[in-house]
Amino acid sequence: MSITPTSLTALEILDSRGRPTLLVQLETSAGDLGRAGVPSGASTGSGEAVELRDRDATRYDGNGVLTAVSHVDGEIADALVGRTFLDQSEVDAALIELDGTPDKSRLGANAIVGVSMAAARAFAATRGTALWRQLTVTGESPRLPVPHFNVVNGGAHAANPLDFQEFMLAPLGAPSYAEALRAGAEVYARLRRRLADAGHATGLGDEGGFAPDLAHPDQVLELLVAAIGDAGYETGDRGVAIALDPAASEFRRNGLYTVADQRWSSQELVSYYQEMVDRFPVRSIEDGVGEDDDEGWRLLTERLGERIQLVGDDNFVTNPRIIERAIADGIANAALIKVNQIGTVSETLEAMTICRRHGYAAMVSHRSGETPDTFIADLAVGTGCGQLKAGAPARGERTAKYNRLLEISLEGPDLGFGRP
Ligand code: 2PG
Ligand code: MG
Repeated sequence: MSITPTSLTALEILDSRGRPTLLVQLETSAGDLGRAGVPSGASTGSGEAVELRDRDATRYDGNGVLTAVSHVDGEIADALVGRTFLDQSEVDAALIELDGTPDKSRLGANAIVGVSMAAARAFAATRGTALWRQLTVTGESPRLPVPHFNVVNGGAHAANPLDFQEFMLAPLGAPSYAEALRAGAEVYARLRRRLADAGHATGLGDEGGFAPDLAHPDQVLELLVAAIGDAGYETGDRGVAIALDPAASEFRRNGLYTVADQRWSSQELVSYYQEMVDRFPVRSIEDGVGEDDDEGWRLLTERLGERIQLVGDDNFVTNPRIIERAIADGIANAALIKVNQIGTVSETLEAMTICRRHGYAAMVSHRSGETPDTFIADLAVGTGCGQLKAGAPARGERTAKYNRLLEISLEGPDLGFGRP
């Protein structure tokens, strides 16, 4: 079923960090509505589609998005309103052509992705179907994902001395999504108690995880293992495992990685990961080395690629062509998927299709700057990738995604759960 937009507008709103972003609304001739809130990252890969900021120092420290808003209301609306689109790929092709740059920098990836997501919602409304039912990947059935709860925040997401950005709980052994959610929330609560008992502050970082005054990753891993036990769960594949996103580009300078005041070469960092995987139930590492550290990525994949999941984020930037190249080179074995990194829904689905075709895993992800928009929950289910990271089981913009998955489990009572 086609859509014919009759109006397309954007509004400058605030994201979860108090920075401006866009809320986009698209109305169709059938009277259907599609709305989308645009997320924004802090630890961005250099190859990401370009977010347009006003750079007007008199407003929001230059972070306003009124230019992007005016592009939605003006040029993009002029091009889309009154035209009939048969499917999502037609809308996205029109957006890409109108922008005309390889990185969506002219109209702004934040403007484009908002329109693309709003259009996806309008199609779902017109078809009278849940969004997840139309966000699919050939050869994969929809399923509920294992939630990856980011319970300790460091790096660019918190003002503590921790160099690694994200320490996540992955309840791989949970029998259902609802039980996985419960495990995440229960371990989170036990972790808060452990931190408080040890005299640490229990304030939160940008993604809702705790941001304790700890420097060494081992200290956090020990706490996580203890908190999993406190909550009565097994650690590892049959209970709650751990996933990391060190976001290593952020602590790499002149080819060396600084971790807890030690300076390590790529080799030393990879050796540390090997020891860590021996000692702790770590099952997934994202951006274990920097985005430009090709040698480090090769080494990491060679040493750990058969044992755990290795996810490319800053280096892959959800770009189908980059992921294809990495697969040919045997780099990593999974890709992180962020719609705003590439800028349209269709290209995101293409990236996930490529992963699926080549046996690479995919994990759908939020950004550190979020809105209550729950698009990524539907995306993770529809594509059947089996993994979603959306922050801690706390803070409204994070729990919105996890709660949406509970609703989806009612919309699709036959949906499976877990990694395919
Ligand atoms: C990441 C993301 C999300 P940001 O590195 O994976 O957790 O962070 O949105 O700041 O890029
Ligand atoms: Mg990352």
